[in-house]
Amino acid sequence: TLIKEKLLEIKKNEINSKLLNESIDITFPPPTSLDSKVHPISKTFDEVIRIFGSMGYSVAEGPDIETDFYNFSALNIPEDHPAREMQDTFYIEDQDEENKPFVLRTHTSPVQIRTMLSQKPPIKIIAPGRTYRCDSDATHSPMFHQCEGLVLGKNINMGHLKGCLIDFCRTFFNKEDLPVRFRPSYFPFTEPSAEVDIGCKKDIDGSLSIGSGEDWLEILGSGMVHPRVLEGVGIDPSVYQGFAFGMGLERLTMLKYG
Ligand code: 2U9
Repeated sequence: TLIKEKLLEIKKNEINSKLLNESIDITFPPPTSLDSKVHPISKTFDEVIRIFGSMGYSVAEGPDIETDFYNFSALNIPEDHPAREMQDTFYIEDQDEENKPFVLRTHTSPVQIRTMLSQKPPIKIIAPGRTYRCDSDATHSPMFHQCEGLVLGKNINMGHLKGCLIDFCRTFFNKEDLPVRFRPSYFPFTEPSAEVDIGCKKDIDGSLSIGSGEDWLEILGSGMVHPRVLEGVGIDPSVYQGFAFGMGLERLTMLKYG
């Protein structure tokens, strides 16, 4: 009993001395505003999700460590494709069920493959997340962020792709009349494919203003999902078609926040 009473007394004294000596001025402003603590890439991440969310897209996620099948084969990227080479891809010594080394995903496309295998069309998703490539110099980082998207349905066509991406660019850069150009391109997983450029002006001093001027700047890639990719996940391409797109969030962030 004596010990208990003594302990209680010590605790009481401790609290009383704290109350006497420590004080918090609750009217004092926080050291910095909360907003200044959000990383610019996180801001872009949230902004991109918000824009596509308002167009009815859901967010899909998948693992950063992928199998060869989900990252390459299912996307119509053959065994001898240069994207699989050691200098482009981080491999992990452990092997999957096909005795192939695991890879750090080089794009978020495996998320769309996983979604198509687990959900029936119609599908309307974006896949934002971290991606990895064995690249490191002034304009490349071994870890970067992408946001890809997939829309799959019975009558989806290139007009839907264009409308969606024009709307996205104009909303993201907050410019209603932003010029947007679709330029034919090639990706193994889409056919036809197009890169998307926005109008800008590049000055001799290196500065860039978005929206007006005679120059173009590539900001994303897109296309109609390749029939071979659909067949690979058991979806009949004569019934369902879709479009897909991909963008690098570091690039969007640098353009928007300088
Ligand atoms: C499936 C089918 C098609 C995703 C696409 C691009 C075009 C693209 C790049 C943008 C900049 C990658 O970060 S970046 O280097 N991406 O140009 N991505 S179409 O197409 C898919 C994805 C999944 C099943």
